[in-house]
Amino acid sequence: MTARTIAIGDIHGCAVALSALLDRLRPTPQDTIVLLGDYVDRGPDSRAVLQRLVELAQQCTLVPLLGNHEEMLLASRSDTEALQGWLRCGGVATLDSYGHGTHPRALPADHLAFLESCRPYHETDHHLFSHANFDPSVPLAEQTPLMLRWCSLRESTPARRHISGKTVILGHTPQENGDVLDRDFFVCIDTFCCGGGWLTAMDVEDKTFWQANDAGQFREPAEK
Ligand SMILES: [Mn+2]
Repeated sequence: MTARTIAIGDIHGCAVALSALLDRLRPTPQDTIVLLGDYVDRGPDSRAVLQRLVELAQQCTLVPLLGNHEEMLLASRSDTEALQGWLRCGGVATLDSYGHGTHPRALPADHLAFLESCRPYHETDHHLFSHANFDPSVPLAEQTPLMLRWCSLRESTPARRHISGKTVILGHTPQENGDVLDRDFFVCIDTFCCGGGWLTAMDVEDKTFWQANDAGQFREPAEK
């Protein structure tokens, strides 16, 4: 099998969907998997998601991006105000998955190390990867944290191709119909798994994708 580059959208605690997709993908050491961020919060089992991702890093080249939810979690370890803000944004579900009353500082060391290893963005020969959004006129390394992690496509939809000429792969803005949003020069693969939609994995070279939900069911992609 040739080396693949596969992007995975917002997991948000949906460990069953993640496990189903990875069983189907069967990643090899030749593969690169780019995780688009938002592994935790909202869904039922963030602990199991992080455990599976720690294991996945041993099975392929794993490139985890930092989502706004990971940013909130990491900040909440040392800042009470940040903790209160994160708890209002779905952090309660994450802490409960470790046992009610767990403090974010008390998460297992390998889970925290994984979260600290997350990158702001990723770039390959033909693709750019950002959690949330991009300014088409600015190199990826100069995008603001707000653009990379917070700005919804509903607030700001890029109107043209990024100056690099590369296609941008995004998550963060849930597509509530469960369908991948393919605008050619950008693709959003947050297909709302934690809200009853699908978790999407996409081979970025040919835009082949796979979808599983948190009941472990698969959906065949619609004809392109
Ligand atoms: Mn997000």
